[in-house]
Amino acid sequence: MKKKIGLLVMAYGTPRSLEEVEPYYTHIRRGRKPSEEALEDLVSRYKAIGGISPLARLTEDQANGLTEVLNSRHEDVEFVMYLGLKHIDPFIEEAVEQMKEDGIEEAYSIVLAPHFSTFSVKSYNGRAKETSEKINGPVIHSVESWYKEPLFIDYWVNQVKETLAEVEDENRTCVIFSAHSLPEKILANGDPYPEQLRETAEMIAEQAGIKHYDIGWQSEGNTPDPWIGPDVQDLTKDLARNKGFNAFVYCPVGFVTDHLEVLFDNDVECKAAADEVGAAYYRPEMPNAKPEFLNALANVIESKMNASV
Ligand code: FEC
Repeated sequence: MKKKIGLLVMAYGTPRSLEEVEPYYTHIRRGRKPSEEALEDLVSRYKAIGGISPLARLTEDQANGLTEVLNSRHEDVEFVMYLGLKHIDPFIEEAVEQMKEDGIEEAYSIVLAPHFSTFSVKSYNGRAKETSEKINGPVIHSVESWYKEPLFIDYWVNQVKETLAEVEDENRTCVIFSAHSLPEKILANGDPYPEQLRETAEMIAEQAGIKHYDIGWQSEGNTPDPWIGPDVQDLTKDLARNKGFNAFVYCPVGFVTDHLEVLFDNDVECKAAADEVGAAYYRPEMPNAKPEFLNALANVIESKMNASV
């Protein structure tokens, strides 16, 4: 019989209906219920992208697709996938408990977000590890970041090249690479997140031969503390007004899926900022469950396996 290896795929999670928005938002806010106004605002954003986010379906497609690729590449072991979400069920803890119940002794874990930060990937991996230690569960080898994976970079290089072929004048087009903003306080402890985004942008820009690019931050939360900037919308207006760009190509490389933060924060809000300054808006397709991307993720798991022997 083939040895079974757990594959813990972790992702943010999303409400599956408008009724689930409140408990989901409360979980994001670490147990504090949002005000009526904040809740309504979030519900209106989900409604603006069609009612619910495609994230739940796409995360499952990515996780199942990755498992298929890995199983097709390995004859000696069988990967068994467990989905563990950050803010909605099945939670990360439940996934690890299920692995234990199923007799899995060893697992690899990956977060469906390329860059490491103490606020995001560290917390996913920490929750998985804490649970496995508590229940004397499977040994989990966790991937910390995978933004340099060549096939991931290739994905964006190809997308950007295709998009740039459509623009009117490349000399007046700026590519904006972005990731989810985080509270500025993470910088005080030397968090690698901004540097990893910068490296990603540089690698893609170099390989795609991009003439003009910049880095911005998006989707900042509704809290009183300062968040890492510049915000992508401010950056758009600033670049158009001060540098004369008349087209922007948005590459939210900190995300891997079509979801609220892309379909609303980019396609509605950045589009509005571009419209305001009379610039054209382009946003290449997200990796979702495209085969090129699943192969990239499979390479990442295999590198971790090679490093763990
Ligand atoms: O439903 C969907 O389609 C959207 C899912 C979604 C993704 C996502 C990714 C990241 N977030 C990160 C950090 C924060 C911090 C706060 C925060 C708040 C929200 C809210 C919603 C939300 N996030 Fe999110 N994020 C997604 C959805 N996020 C909804 C609450 C309303 C709002 O502020 O818009 C602030 C929390 C606080 O109050 O302290 C911080 C990071 C990522 C990318 C990495 C990852 O995927 O884990 C970082 C997808």
